[in-house]
Amino acid sequence: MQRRVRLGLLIVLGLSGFAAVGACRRETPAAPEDTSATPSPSPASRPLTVAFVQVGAESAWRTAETRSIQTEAGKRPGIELKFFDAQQKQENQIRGLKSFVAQDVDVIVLAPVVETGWEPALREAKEAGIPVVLVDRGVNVTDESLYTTLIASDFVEEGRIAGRWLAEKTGGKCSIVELQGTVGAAPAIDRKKGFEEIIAQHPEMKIIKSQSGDFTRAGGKQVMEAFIKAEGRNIQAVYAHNDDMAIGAIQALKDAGMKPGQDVLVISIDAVRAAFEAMIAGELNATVECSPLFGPLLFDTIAKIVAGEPVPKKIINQDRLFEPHEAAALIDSREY
Ligand code: GYE
Repeated sequence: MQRRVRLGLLIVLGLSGFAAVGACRRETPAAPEDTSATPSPSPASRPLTVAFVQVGAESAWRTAETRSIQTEAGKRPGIELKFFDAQQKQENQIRGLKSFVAQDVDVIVLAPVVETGWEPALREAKEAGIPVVLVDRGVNVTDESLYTTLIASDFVEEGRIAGRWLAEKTGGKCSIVELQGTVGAAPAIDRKKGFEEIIAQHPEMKIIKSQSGDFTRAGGKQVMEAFIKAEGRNIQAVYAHNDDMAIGAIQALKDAGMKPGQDVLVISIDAVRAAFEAMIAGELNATVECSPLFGPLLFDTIAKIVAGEPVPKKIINQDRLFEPHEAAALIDSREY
């Protein structure tokens, strides 16, 4: 709560911007004798400390997200970015979050690996008066005041876009295998939900196998090998919750003597560079964009929060689908 008061005071004083907020974040003023002995940095030169608790580096998408946030932090004077890589484990993320609360950072940015189990840690941040900005994945909490805002894509809609595309391509008849993202992660839950919503309208579209490949290439390949063993040529399409798993699955199909992109349709989500390469090679049939380029919007949002301006509870990125016929023309303009 103390921080609220500090930020409030800042607004009253008409001061905004990172450096000024940084100046107000230290609670205990130096004793007069200390001031003369060791001159403290001028208020305006103190940085605003932003701590980013990242999921890990499981996919090309995620490394692009990390790069976007780090690059943008480097461009903004007065920002000090602290980075924590949780190696895809919620327990690590919780540890990282708590340690940033203990360090009294100014803002915490969290990309939550899974949706549930966040209340106690988020409450600690709230009680310390530290705003939490969720990026890319949402949380499932009863008390929404535990975070300030969520910046993300609409994953249910991404699933619907993939489902509509496949329904159209197959005339509503298809045996599908699904490679799910990390169990319990918002994009895995919602991309499944949106896709299923569409195929439910087509009685001859069926998911014959569905399992998590944990959003990784290796996971996608391994799970796809098991699907091929069990279903072989019954598989007519692969729906992967991200491009990395689709690329792993493409490898598994090729190893089994099948032609991805021809014998088996492959559709995935993210639109990373490797997906464009796979479309150009004729092995991936479509990818739904999910932008990881959060940096600029994230720091604009943080600037508003520390200036005491209102921000929406949800900021949703707009996504679209890409197909092979446009891949060659677009690949060089892709930023991730
Ligand atoms: O699609 C996937 C990544 O949370 C939206 O996580 C993100 C997803 C992204 O590992 O590639």
